[in-house]
Amino acid sequence: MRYTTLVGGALALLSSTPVLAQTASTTLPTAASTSTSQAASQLNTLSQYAKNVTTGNLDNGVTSKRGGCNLSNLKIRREWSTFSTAQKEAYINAVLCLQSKPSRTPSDLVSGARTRYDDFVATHINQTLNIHYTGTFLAWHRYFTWEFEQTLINECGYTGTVPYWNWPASANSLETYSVFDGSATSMSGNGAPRGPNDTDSDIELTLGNYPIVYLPLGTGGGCVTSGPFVNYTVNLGPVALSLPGGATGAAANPLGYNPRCLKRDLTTALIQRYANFTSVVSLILNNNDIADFQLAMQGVPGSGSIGVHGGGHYAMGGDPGRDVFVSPGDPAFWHHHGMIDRVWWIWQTLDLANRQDAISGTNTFLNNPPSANTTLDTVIDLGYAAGEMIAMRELMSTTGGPFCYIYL
Ligand SMILES: [Cu+2]
Repeated sequence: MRYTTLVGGALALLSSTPVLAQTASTTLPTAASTSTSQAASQLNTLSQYAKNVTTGNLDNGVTSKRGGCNLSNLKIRREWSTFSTAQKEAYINAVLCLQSKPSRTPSDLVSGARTRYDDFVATHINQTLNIHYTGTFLAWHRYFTWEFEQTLINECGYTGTVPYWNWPASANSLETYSVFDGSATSMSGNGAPRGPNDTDSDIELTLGNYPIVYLPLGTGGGCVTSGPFVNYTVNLGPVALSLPGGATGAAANPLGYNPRCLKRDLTTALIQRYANFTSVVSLILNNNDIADFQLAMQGVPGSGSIGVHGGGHYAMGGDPGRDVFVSPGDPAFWHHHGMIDRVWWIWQTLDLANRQDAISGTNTFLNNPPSANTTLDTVIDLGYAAGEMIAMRELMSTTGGPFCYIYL
């Protein structure tokens, strides 16, 4: 068993080896296996390696102590299915708490924001064209997810971490997977099934002049019918909601008050197609520079792929799951972006010297309109959601700047 060796390796790392040189004796995979079980094992190996390297560096003081991160205050973000019932309830209650507190966003800026939760959605809407297919994409969402976690802690008494959704682990059936099974310890489940008069034509994604990407519909489509978020209202948007049959939904005033139910259309086929174990391991192993890695993750335009990032979002389906601008309005957004951040962390850790601070791209969506290159000095500002303005350089390490966490 490979893991036995790994655990031994982890202990050895914790006790001695300076790890920036990454001399761990672990045999790392070099190509993604097409076998699901082997690719699953490869992903575990890679994640363990990232953990060993990160904790080893902390133990040896290689990592900057500026933020005060060390092995004793290091937080460990875990997969949702490993949360106990009490831990799941605590997280869900904290999110519900945020959805019950008043918004801080001034109404002349976003008139429809009603809750503290909406503040996060509003910030994402306002910045969407500067944080996707840009140089800021990964770091911005790392900071956004971390500030969301901080807000749960500081304003709602939460004591845990944000979870993540290991997409491939749900590839058999989203409907029975713990994040979406509709139970009291899920993020609510599927939407009500479509009726006989509803169109069942594909979703059509358009991007510039590239060929349309067609996505199948899932098994729901309507309002979620059970679970903790059955009475939650999505207040903002839609801005650019992909609808079955190729239409796009948009409110006359997307920043206005437009309360509606949370809709889902769980589409397991999209996890199978874009975020299976082999796709995740390939993403990590086949992309040596940040430009390729972040593009593959979001879907190379014209390739027909929407990447693991698009795969997770569109697999939730519904509204706001299929709206790039409003997607944090689905409370499972944070599970998804936890995993995005985990994959980036693993990828970075495989070659810290070249990848820790690697940035590529500009500050506008596919550089349209043309804008300045993103650099370590580029400042991120989450507006009224939370946090201070912060330079990209502070966001590149999960144990540097304000951060102090790893993933298991
Ligand atoms: Cu986003």
